[in-house]
Amino acid sequence: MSTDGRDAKDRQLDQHRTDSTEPLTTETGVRVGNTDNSLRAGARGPTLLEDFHAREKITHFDHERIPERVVHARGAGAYGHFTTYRGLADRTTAHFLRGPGVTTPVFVRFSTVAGSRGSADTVRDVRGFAVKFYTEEGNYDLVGNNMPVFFIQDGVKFPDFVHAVKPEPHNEIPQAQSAHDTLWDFVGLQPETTHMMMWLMSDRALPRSYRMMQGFGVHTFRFVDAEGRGTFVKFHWRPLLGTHSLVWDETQRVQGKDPDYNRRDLWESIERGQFPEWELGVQLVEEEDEHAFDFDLLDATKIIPEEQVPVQPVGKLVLDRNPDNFFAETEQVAFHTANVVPGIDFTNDPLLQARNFSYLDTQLLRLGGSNFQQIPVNRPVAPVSDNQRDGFAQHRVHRGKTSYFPNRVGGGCPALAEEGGYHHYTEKVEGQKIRVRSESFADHYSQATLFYNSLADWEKEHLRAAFRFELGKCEELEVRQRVVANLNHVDHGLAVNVAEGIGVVPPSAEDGTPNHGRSSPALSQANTTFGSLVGRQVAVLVADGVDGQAASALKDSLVAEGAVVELLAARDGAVRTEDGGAVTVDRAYTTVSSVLYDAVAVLGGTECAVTLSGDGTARHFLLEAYKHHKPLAAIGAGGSLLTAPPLPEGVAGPVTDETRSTMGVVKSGRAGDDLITEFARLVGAHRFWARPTSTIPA
Ligand code: HDE
Repeated sequence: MSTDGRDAKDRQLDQHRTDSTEPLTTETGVRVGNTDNSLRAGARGPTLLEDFHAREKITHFDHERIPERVVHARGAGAYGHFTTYRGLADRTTAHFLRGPGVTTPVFVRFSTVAGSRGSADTVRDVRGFAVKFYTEEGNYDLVGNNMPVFFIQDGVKFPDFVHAVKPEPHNEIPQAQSAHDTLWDFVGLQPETTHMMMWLMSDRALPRSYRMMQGFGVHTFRFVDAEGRGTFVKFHWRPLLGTHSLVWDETQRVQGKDPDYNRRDLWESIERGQFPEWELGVQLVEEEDEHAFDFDLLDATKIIPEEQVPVQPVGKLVLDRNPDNFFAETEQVAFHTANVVPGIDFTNDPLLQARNFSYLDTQLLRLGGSNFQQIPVNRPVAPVSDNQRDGFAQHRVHRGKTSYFPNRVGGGCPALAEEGGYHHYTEKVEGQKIRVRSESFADHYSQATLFYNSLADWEKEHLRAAFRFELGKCEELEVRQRVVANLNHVDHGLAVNVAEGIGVVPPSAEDGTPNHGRSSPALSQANTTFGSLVGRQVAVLVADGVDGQAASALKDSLVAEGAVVELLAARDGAVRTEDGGAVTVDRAYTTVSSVLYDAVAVLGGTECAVTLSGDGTARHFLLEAYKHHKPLAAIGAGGSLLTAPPLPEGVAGPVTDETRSTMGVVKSGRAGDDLITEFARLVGAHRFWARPTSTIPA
């Protein structure tokens, strides 16, 4: 960081930033005084070819689009920095991990996988979590996902998998959905997908926010120390706000109400100064323990349970700056698993090996040639001095005669690095040239069972419902049946439950594998971090005659804890308070929806409550929030909205300590400190799964 608080990457980008402050010009800098009419022969005559401005303008426009990413096409990104808490110099020579307090600029791009660039954010999908560290030794890319395992074990299967999950080729239906025949056909026939499908059917696939999502490097990588000794390493990103998800019904509605839901949340949090934060953790395994596990460390369909190898915190990632231009930065950022720095190396994971080929290859097509590393967002802050020359859109003006090594004519420049050069880990490798999968990759079910066993009851219920939904969308019964047969090796009860929901024959226990009963508590979202209100969106429903003091007290208190509180009424402007004043309305509730908020409060004032009770939109708002297990508060006469059917008795009755924590509803005659503290606690608890919702028609 420099004294102005700006990092090296931010300052480097200054050379490329442009503001349109000068008068309009052509691409060649010739001033343009008229851009509305083409040059023509007579006011009603044909357009002339010599109109270079019109030709340039239209031609450039015609060429504005580039191929979208073949996977992870939809994404959102931000800049920030990573600061180490502790040094890892005993394990790796990587400078950015060498000691405590080392700060490195980063760019991070989050993404969905299957949908195209214009698809919605809240689809059931894996999320990409790609981090580019602009280290002083060159760029290091940690290109991970929000789930710790992957669908396949060998990269050669990736085109098959992606063809199966993408929209079906004959009619390009469905967009950004996994619930269709071709994906599940592949899944049923390829049991190695089972563990990852459990994650995909869990709430992990429905993140509330990128700020509330874990990240994983997935593969086992390798640290290399100054003596050349290796240590296996798995990378974890832990969000400081906890890992929280939406509910499935809600995600589907958000797709229509705000397709940019996750992207907007990231952008707005940064603009508000509520910078998203994650902790980087590592699981370290000594080289000699390579075979100490009942799975293969090289198999990307496996985790190392945290209870077996603890995750050690290393440093903190903070995203604090939005890009200036989506295309220039977020679209053109080019990640590559082989962008490593000295001290970080690969393993023989066959998925990783294929990725090391694919990412460079794909950028060549997507970004139009070999000079994409010169695009501002991709440029390292470390000096670049190479013998690469020419190519489309070469931006460097290389001076001198030589571009080869060794040379004398150019003074021997660039010379070989005497220190700091990248050394590949020295590993003894020998074997027959064979096209086989290692036997040690053969167990596809134990960890799927481990994951299932680790979930809380409500998480299991969501997962079963997801399997029923997805398979229920498959037209071919044979596809459904085959997946159920695989699930029978995960957990017999799960397989039977899913079979019963989708009209196929429940498998017999003898055809399956008995559940081993082991679990890993770290895998459950029930055990994540709770309590923060930072960036939580709270809707407060108001109408004329509202208790103005309650409105201000509630808003001020929750905002002080970091929540974003909006007063919503039937129309924009202001509403009259019961004592004759006025409070400003933030939005008309007709322009939003309860699915865009984390919690809802209804205010009293008798007139206000009567008006809201008679308004179908307001009542639906509340019922829907109830249905989605969100914290609710009612103050004064507003309580009448919570006592009306179809809400069940438990909500309507007095709130006891017990119902309060299980139902997530708080009701009080006035907006006193108790109510506000209690509501804040509920908002920090995220959702209330014990609440019965099946009878609510919302
Ligand atoms: Fe990717 N992946 N991937 N992937 N992946 C791409 O690269 C690929 C895999 C991941 O925000 C592509 O620049 C293969 C695992 C992220 O720009 C492409 C295989 C993990 C992103 C590609 C995998 C990922 C990508 C498409 C199997 C998690 C978005 C555009 C061997 C650890 C990066 C691009 C961004 C993007 C190939 C498997 C994560 C085609 C061949 C496992 C986060 O190169």
